[in-house]
Amino acid sequence: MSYTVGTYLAERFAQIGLKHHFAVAGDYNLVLLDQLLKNKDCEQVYCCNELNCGFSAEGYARANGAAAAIVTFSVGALSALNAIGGAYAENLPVILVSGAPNSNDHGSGHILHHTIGTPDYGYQLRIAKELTCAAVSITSAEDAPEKIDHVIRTALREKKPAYIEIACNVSGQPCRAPGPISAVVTEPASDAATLKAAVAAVSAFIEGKDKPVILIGSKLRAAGAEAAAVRLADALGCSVATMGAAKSFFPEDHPGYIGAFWGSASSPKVNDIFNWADGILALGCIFNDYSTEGWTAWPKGANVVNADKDVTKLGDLSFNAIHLRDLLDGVAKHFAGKAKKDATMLQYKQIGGGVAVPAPEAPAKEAKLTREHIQRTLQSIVTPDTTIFGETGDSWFNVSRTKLPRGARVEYEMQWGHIGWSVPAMFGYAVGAPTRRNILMVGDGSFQLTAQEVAQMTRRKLPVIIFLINNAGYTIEVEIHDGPYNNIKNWDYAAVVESFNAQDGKGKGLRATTAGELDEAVKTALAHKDGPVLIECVIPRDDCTSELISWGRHVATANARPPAQ
Ligand code: TPU
Ligand code: MG
Repeated sequence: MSYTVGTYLAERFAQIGLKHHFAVAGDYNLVLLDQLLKNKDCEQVYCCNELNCGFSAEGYARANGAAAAIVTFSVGALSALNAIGGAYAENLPVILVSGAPNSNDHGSGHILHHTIGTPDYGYQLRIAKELTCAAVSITSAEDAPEKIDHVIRTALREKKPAYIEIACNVSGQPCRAPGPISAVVTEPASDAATLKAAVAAVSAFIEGKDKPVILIGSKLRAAGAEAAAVRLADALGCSVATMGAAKSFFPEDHPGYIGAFWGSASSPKVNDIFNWADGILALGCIFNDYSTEGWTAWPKGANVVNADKDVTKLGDLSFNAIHLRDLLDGVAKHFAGKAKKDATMLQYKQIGGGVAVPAPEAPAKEAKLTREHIQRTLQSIVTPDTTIFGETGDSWFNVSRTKLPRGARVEYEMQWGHIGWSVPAMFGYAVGAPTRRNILMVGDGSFQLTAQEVAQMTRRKLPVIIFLINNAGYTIEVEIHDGPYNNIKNWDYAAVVESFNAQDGKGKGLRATTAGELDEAVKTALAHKDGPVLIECVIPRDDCTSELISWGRHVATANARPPAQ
């Protein structure tokens, strides 16, 4: 046999379009890593730790559609599983592969290193089952092909993470050859009868409304329905808003786009239009406490169609086994050539929506740096090929305010909300999409969790621009609930990044305390092509967006609800 379990896995990775996989070495996965290295179509990329490795893969999946992370047993995998929980929450197919104890040790009563010290090594698989859509343990080459194919197929279909553990003595064992990849990647079509019924029901719903609107949610990409949503918006001519987490999932230069719907953090006039509308088509939306601003902005009831990746609900009807994109195309076809359902768009214009508010004048060069000037600067460098990662904190709202030209993308992790996610995720994304203008906006508190992954951007010479907002603490937490725990130890962030250079790195760390210093730093960053540039932007602790203040108050109120009687 010319394949091994490891080279079989590598070939499947390459066949599903992974040009890279992320790894941290450990003795349970070394032979597996050797096997993966044999495949020249899927490069091995290293991370500083397994949490970051998981998040790097998560970010890569955002750029590339899927990803893989390879770690060692328990000490590695349990850290990576946090990021896998994140991939589940964020609907990203990340395959976590863990090296595992020798197959002869399973059931032997032996105590092994890197375990909790009992002879049952099954706990990691049991944990992984809770956090993935498919999880398998491979202890023999005999059934490795079907187990590997099952895991990858399920992850790609469900857009969820999956898990494979491979006994360390099995990854190099001879294995049968992979069959055609279509067996793994072909999705079943929508059920025709259900699709027809769903299209009819949703079309009738819209026919019955005078003032419908479309709300775009963050699962639209996982559903593969972004282009279909544009076609539906074109057919209806109504207003379209994006939820907080779904920024850039609908083109902002589309004539129907009115901005973000996010309670008091909504774009101007959007709440007015949503209050006025008589029907909401919610496409791939996640309504949680954050996105509904503490349950105060939660569209629900008879006037809402909830159309998700493969389930659509309206009134007392529920349809499943249909792809959202097929539903949207069916409804768009129904309305093609009919009178536009554009009342919400006319009203939006009537009440002054879309009228550009003149930007405040740029400050003098020597003026102390403000959040507002950071915002202006970010806006000035966003191009159609830009991707911005917005970390948890006021970065969410700063990025949310940024106007995007067609093609520009924003990546958020609002369902999982792990501070520090953005640094490794931006690294993984930049590995997958190195020619885009990759910009990261991250707070000082978040950066301290995962800062070391900037070293991997330096190692791979990725020209990521990092705006590090040093506001001396956890301002988002200050706005939700303040206390001494929201103060953090200050770092010399610019020096931290320079220290990663050691002998050969080309990363740059700059510090801006005035408007002029930020302008200069950004010029340097744009010209720097062989490594990341971190610009430490020093602003006062309370210099935050008004959205953060009002959103924080609503979330705090929801958190503080007393137990029900
Ligand atoms: O803009 P700003 O100052 O709010 O951002 P920064 O400095 O990054 O602070 C973020 C503060 C924060 C915390 C501590 N936001 N959420 N949390 C709670 C939290 C704790 N641990 C993890 C892993 N994730 C969290 N979201
Ligand atoms: Mg901060």
